[in-house]
This record gives sequence, C-alpha cells and structure tokens, in this order.
Amino acid sequence: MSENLQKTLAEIARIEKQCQSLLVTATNLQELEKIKSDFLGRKGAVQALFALMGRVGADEKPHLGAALNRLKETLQAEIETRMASFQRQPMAIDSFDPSLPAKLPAMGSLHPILQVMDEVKQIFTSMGFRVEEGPEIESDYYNFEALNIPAYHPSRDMQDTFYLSGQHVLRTHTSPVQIRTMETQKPPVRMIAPGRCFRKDTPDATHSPTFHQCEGLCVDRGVSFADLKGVVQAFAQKIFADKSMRVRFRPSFFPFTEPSAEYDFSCIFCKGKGCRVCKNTGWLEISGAGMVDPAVFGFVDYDPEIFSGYAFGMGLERIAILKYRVNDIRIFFENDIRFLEQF
Ligand code: 2NM
Repeated sequence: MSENLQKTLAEIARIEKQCQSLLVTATNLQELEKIKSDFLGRKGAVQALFALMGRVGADEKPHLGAALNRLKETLQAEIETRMASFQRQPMAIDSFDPSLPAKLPAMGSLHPILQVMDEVKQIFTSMGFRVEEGPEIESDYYNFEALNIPAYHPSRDMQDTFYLSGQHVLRTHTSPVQIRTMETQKPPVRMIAPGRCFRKDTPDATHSPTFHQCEGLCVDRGVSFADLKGVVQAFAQKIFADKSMRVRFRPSFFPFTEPSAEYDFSCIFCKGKGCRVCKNTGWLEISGAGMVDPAVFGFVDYDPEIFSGYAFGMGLERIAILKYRVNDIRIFFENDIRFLEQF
C-alpha cells in the first residue's frame, strides 16, 4: 500500500471521528445543519477528501473510492439519525431549564354572586338564622297561593312568570321556601332562603330573567318591626364593612306582609352626602320587608294570636353591583372570563 493511500485512509478515519464527536455534543437542529454542511456539503470535508483521489495510483483508486463512499454513507446516516432524534423531542434533556418558573394550573374561583351569597349566609347564621333551600320549580300553591298573592295580581301574569305545564312555575322569589319551612317546623323559626329565581323580564342594565335572592324569616312570640330594623341594620353594616351604615324604611305594600316597607341603605359611594349614584338622595334602594301577614300564617297553621314574625328580601345581584361597583346586571350571566377572573 502506498504511503499516500495510508495517509489518506488515516485522514478519512480522523474526519469520521471528528464528525462523530461533534454529533454527540450537538444540542439542537441548527448545530446539526452546520455539521452536515461542514462535512457533507459541496465545500465540506468529505468532498475535499474526494479531491485527494489524484494522490494515489490507478490500482489503488477503487480501494480509496470505496473507503470514501463508506465514510460519506456512514456520516450521512449518523447525521440523519441525530436530526430525527431532535425532531421527535424538541424539549431534549439538555434544553430543559429547571430554573424557569413553573407553569401554574388554571385555577377557577367562585362566581361573584356565589361569593356574595356565602357572605350573606355567614352574616345571618352568625345572628342565629338557619339556611333553608327549596326547589326552583315550584307549584302555583307555594309560589303564589300560600303567600296570599291574589289571582288578579300582576306577578301571576303569563307576561311576568315562566309557566311550566300543569300547576308549576319557575319560582319568582324564594318566599316558597319560607312557606315550606313553616309547614314543617314550629316556631321559633329563624331562617334565610338564598337561591336562584326567574322572572319573564326583558334583560337590561337592571333586569335579568335569572337572578338571585336571599329572603329571611323570623317567627316567635313577641317579634316586632323593631327586631326587623335591628337585623337589617346589622346586616347592612356587616355586608358593606361599615359601622356608620344607616338604614331607612319607607311604607310600601306586599300581599304577604302587613305592614310592609321598602328599605334603603345609606349611599356607600358618598356616605349619605348625595352623589350621582344615589341621585343626590344619600340613599340606595335595596329591597322590601314587613311583618308576616296573618293570612300567610293561616296557610301554615301558625296561630297569629300567639306568634308574630318579620320577613325580608334582597336581590343578591343588587348587593354585588354595589359591592363590586358593577354597572350592568347582565355581566353576571355572560360568563366572560375577563370579568370572572377579577374575583
Ligand atoms: C320580600 C319583601 C317582604 C317575604 C314574606 C315571606 C313570608 F313567606 F314569610 F310571608 N317571605 N318573604 C317578603 C316580605 C319578601 O321580598 C322583597
């Protein structure tokens, strides 16, 4: 074997080793592309070796040619294999950076109305009220009849109530829960009924056909309107975390209470001084309340000569709108993640 052939074969072995060690340490596809062009490209190391064919005699050319072809094929295969491994796993072990902050799992949260409901429950249970529940599909009897709501009352109209087949409606308030509770429990009764209600309203900034109420009831011997005022005032101060919060009652009418009142809280925005939100009155309308009408006691077999009671209602969306400074009730029902994520 000629000295030139020996030298060229040694060079082939050296190039093969060099390429292989570069392949082992390569960390990404770009580096591999560079190795490929450095070794197998038109101006690469392997092509340069082919130019050395002229250094050996005609009898040794087949030997050298075969060695060069073997080198080319070996490197081609090894580069391809290494490239494929990167394409399969773009997050190769050596490119994993353990110092990066972890990806946090998406976390849900309670809907703002449910958060308000939980707070309302907490406040009333701390004052000795129990939380009661009832069905959202109610009979005409529990939703209207037993609440002393007469047949001609506008709330019974098809325009205002969702009627189901038969004698059933989607409850228009949670008052039926008070009736169900009084049917099954003897006084003293102190309970609240938080829950979803339905009215056939056209949606606007202050109306939604689905909404939430929390109503309350206290029946015992000697329960007075003064007790009602004390409980509503304590609630107002707790829910808005403001000891200076005041409450006012204005005479009103409901079929199920007598006397009846609507109640207002002092404006949380101007502290009662008068502003745009309270239309310079210093008061925000909340809801209604009153002393349970003896006619209602008649339906549940409570003796109005022995027992008296107060009842009150409130819209949870109304409370949430004030608490969270929201200007449109519909946003609570749109399920827009950009809104919900803020709670
Ligand atoms: C209100 C306003 C006034 C009320 C009355 C009763 C019952 F069943 F005891 F008679 N439950 N809820 C009531 C009274 C509800 O909501 C605006």
